Amino acid sequence: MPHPETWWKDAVVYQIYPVSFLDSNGDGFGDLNGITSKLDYLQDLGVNVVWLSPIYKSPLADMGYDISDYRDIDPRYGTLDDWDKLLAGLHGRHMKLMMDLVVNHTSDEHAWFEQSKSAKENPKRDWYIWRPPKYDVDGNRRPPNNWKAQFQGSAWEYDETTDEYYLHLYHTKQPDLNWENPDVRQAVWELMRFWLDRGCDGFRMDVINLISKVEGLPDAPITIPEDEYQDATEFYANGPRVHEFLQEMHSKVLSQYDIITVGETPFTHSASELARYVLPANKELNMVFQFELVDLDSPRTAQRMPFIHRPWKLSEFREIVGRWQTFKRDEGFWNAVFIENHDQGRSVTRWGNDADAWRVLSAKMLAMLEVTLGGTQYVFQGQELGLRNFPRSWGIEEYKDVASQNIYHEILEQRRKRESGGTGEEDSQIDMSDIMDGLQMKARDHGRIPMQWDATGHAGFTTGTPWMRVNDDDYPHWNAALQLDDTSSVRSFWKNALRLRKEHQVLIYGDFQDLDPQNEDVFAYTRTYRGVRAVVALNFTSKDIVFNLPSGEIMPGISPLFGNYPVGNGDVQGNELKLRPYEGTVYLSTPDTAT
Ligand code: TEU
Repeated sequence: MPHPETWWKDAVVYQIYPVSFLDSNGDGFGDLNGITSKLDYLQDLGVNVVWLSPIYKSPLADMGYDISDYRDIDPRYGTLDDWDKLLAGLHGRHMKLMMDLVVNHTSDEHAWFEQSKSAKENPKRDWYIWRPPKYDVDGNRRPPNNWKAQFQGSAWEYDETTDEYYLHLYHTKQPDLNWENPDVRQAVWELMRFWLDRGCDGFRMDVINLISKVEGLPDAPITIPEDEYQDATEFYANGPRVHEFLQEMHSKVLSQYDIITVGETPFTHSASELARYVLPANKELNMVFQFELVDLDSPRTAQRMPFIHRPWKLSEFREIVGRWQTFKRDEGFWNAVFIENHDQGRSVTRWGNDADAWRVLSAKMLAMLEVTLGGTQYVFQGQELGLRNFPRSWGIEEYKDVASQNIYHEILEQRRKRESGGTGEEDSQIDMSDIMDGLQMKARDHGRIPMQWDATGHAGFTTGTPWMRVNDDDYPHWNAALQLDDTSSVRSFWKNALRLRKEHQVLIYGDFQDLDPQNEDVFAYTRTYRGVRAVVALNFTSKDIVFNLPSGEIMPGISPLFGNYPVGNGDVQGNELKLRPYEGTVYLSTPDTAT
């Protein structure tokens, strides 16, 4: 199938979480100059675009996703001059820079919000979502509706100055902007132009599907009766005006630049719902980060429980992958291929096997999955090293993310009340081990620990005191310096795999077909493009497996392209493909031999 090929389709995007990448001045926080000093490392890996998680001025209530000034760099990360130097360093290497655009909400310390909250008559009052209190039968003041915030508690915060509540879908320090107000939209278009005109090459748009809320902000249905506040995502995810707003963004800003755009679209598993953001005919975004795959190992309950781990099956995993790989390709739907980011546990821990015996092999096998799927490729910092989650032995105090802290303490409080018969007395004996098990697997903190550069103190991340504990058991023997020198390392494998992806367009653009949808052990599929066929087989287990290739013309004329075992590459005899534990293998036909 023909594909209009544009630069962002075959690009490899590397996500940097700046606070944890590299600290150049010893203050314990990663910074822009640290990133600039590692551009050769990124170029060597095969990176084309760097996406920076937010580096704007921020009180860091949600690690920079709470912005108090969109047009300046937080002093922890550096200055606008440092940003210009980083950009020049990237452009000088023919790499590009994508910024994080966080405009569903600002920080409560943003000047807009400070004005908005100062008085009902303030011209910026309507830039945020304010509502008067409700009162219950006993005359107690209550929030305007029962919506629950993503970081627990009510989605409304009372403000005494004007005796009203403001809406915050996330942290209390992240008030939601009122996109209904055209002045807000205008201000967003202007700040986008500010960065584009300064030279940035695109945006990753934070929770962009939440910017339009259902009119009237009605109460959510009660799905968890024992909870005071209820999941209300259906009232704000993909709301009534979101496409109108994005089309306006496209016509006013995006269409005037040659850039990459990716929208983050949580709480939505339906491909048809998300198609509207992506299909070129709609003139909105290039692609979205859909959450269906990374939500697979969460309980399927009315209440979202992203930090509880649910065992998953390969048949479920491949069904999701296959559906998105084949969705509306004829209409130009384009995927963002990712399995890690700063909100996720490490992929080798969640989807592979991070035990010492299997870590290297399964991290490479997952790399093979990523580079053989169609779409724009995203790699998260440390993923190229096969970094794994930090150990179960770490206490809750090592989890710095507000999401982890809030969920832990909310549950602790509930258990205290229950166990002390409602008196709320303290009891240090409360068992929280199940919650710690979940956090060890799923907490956002695992993607946020300092990068493991070398075996020197604090993993070479800082000469000072790191803002977050480094994975001290791991980094002395698991770091970039060691892996750069080792041709059999996960990093060397990623480098080679990204190069092969670039060389073989079938891996980026090919049509996808699952070879055995019910198979719970081996994920095998073909990709076909312009007469070339790739056959991929990935053993997701620690067993030796004989995979029976479907009869027919799958393998003739096909030869091994690459695999993750030091010797050999998937042993094929007739229809039988023998795979060792976590073995992955890719075969490729030449145009002449393809069927
Ligand atoms: O995340 C959106 C989001 O809702 C989830 O990915 C989030 O991790 C989950 O709800 C936790 O339960 C984006 C950012 O990536 C994240 O870091 C921010 O905290 C969030 O938006 C708010 O800006």
